[in-house]
Amino acid sequence: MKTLKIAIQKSGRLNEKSVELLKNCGLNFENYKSSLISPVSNFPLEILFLRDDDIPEYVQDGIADLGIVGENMIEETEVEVNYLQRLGFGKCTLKIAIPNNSDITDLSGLNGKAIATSYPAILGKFLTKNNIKSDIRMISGSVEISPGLGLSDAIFDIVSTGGTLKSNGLKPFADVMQSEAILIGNKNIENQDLIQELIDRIQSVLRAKETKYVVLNVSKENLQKVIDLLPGVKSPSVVPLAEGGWVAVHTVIPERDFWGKISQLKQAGAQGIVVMPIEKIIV
Ligand code: PRT
Ligand code: ZN
Repeated sequence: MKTLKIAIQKSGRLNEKSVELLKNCGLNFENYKSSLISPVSNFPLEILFLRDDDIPEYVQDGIADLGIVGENMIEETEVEVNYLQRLGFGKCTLKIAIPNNSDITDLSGLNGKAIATSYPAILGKFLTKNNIKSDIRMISGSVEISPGLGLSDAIFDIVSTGGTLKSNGLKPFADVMQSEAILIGNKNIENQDLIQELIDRIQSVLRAKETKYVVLNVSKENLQKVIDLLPGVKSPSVVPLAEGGWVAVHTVIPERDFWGKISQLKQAGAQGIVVMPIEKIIV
């Protein structure tokens, strides 16, 4: 069987989460900082550790079959690859930002102005779509200092907390693109079964992350009220307790409405609520 290759970031913001995801998929490999390739001992897969800039093209050209990279890099490099799975980490927004004291008030105010960025293709598409002609200045790092140095009137960069903008006297002006890490695949990939197996494993890890396993006790007369509040994977398991008239309910609750749901369950008569993390959900 042909060994698949997956490219992930060697070091940087996506490295740790990419390694963690693959390990949670049950893949055994060494994560030496010095090596470029690491074989997986229990799955026909090799992991290539690369700069994120190189990942989209390596996958497009088939040097790697799969890759984990920010959507922003795929958009910027304009490669032809398959989007296989959004991964829920590395979330950020690409924004145009202007100095706090700028007199630019609306998008058309960017006409004729200089915008510094490391993402000229994404910015260029956005400006064209909005009929704006600006002078795009390509800078490969520390874009946020360019207005202060008099090199540009605005910047276009990745923002997550907004702290970098703030500490450089800049304010967000327009959101252009949301991004998160994504699993991409080569367009002519042959080994479909193996790739599907990997995607299934990734999805089971992602599903588990979004949910908590909950066990609670409730009296039989309140049981239906509690069940009505529970979405569950299918239906909750109900187990009799030694104390007559009481049962334990086992179920799964989505992380996003977790606290709201717990307080509703308490009001409905649930007691002794135990919440546990889930490792994987295989459907
Ligand atoms: O060495 P290599 O080339 O592989 O890495 P890199 O330095 O080019 O990229 P890296 O590790 O910084 O980012 C990898 C990917 O993480 C990006 O392509 C995005 O998809 C994603 N990501 C998520 C981010 C951020 N959040 C982020 N905050 N990438 C960069 N930043 C930077 C941003 O450029 C700015 O300088 O963080 C600063 C802003 O952060 P806040 O929190 O102050 O707003
Ligand atoms: Zn990079």
